[in-house]
Amino acid sequence: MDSRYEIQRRAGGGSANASPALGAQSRRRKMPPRPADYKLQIIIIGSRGVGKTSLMERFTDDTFCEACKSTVGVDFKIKTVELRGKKIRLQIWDTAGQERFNSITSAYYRGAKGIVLVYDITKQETFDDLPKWMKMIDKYASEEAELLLVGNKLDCETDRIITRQTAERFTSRISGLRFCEASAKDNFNVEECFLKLVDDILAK
Ligand SMILES: Nc1nc2c(ncn2[C@@H]2O[C@H](COP(=O)(O)OP(=O)(O)OP(=O)(O)O)[C@@H](O)[C@H]2O)c(=O)[nH]1
Ligand SMILES: [Mg+2]
Repeated sequence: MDSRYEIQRRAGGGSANASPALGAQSRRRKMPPRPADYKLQIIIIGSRGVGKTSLMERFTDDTFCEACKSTVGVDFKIKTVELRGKKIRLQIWDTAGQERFNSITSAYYRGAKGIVLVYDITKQETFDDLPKWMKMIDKYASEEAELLLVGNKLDCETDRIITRQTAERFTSRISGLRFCEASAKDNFNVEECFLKLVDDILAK
């Protein structure tokens, strides 16, 4: 039986007798969610173990996993955000950092409106790998894509190897590349970094 009819009956008879307040409540419950104004794809790339999955899961689910499994191929999560009065459905692609998956992950660059390139502030080699990732972007991504460089693991300040100044110098040499530091573990600056990227995409 129709559930609205059930409610009206319990409220005292046919629709003419139903409580107006209850009727409105029941109609509200039936309203479908407002559809998204935009759908955007964002891809997260960077070397193995820098925290790509951790950043995605912190942003989408507000969780952190100390001993996560290394990503195999690609994975994705959905998150809906509101910015500039618009509802935006984000599809976030999390890629494996291991080079052997590059042929699979490179297929996901093309559709991305935003690219998050991650390194680990405590691991020199993950920073030294950045030119290699930039080449991947040049080769496979759309020229229109917004780029964001994220120095992750900011909670490990005592083990820091890559200074903020070094990363800023790198960033300044690449046109359109933005930079921020974050900690997926401590939930520091993660949401801000992602939202800034989305805002830059919308501003285009
Ligand atoms: N201290 C600290 N550890 C982190 C942070 N983010 C991730 N980690 C840890 O770093 C390790 C690797 O994290 P992942 O998120 O799996 O790294 P990934 O970049 O997805 O790695 P691949 O999938 O292999 O490419 C895990 O043990 C995480 O718990 C952080 O902000 N701070
Ligand atoms: Mg991963």
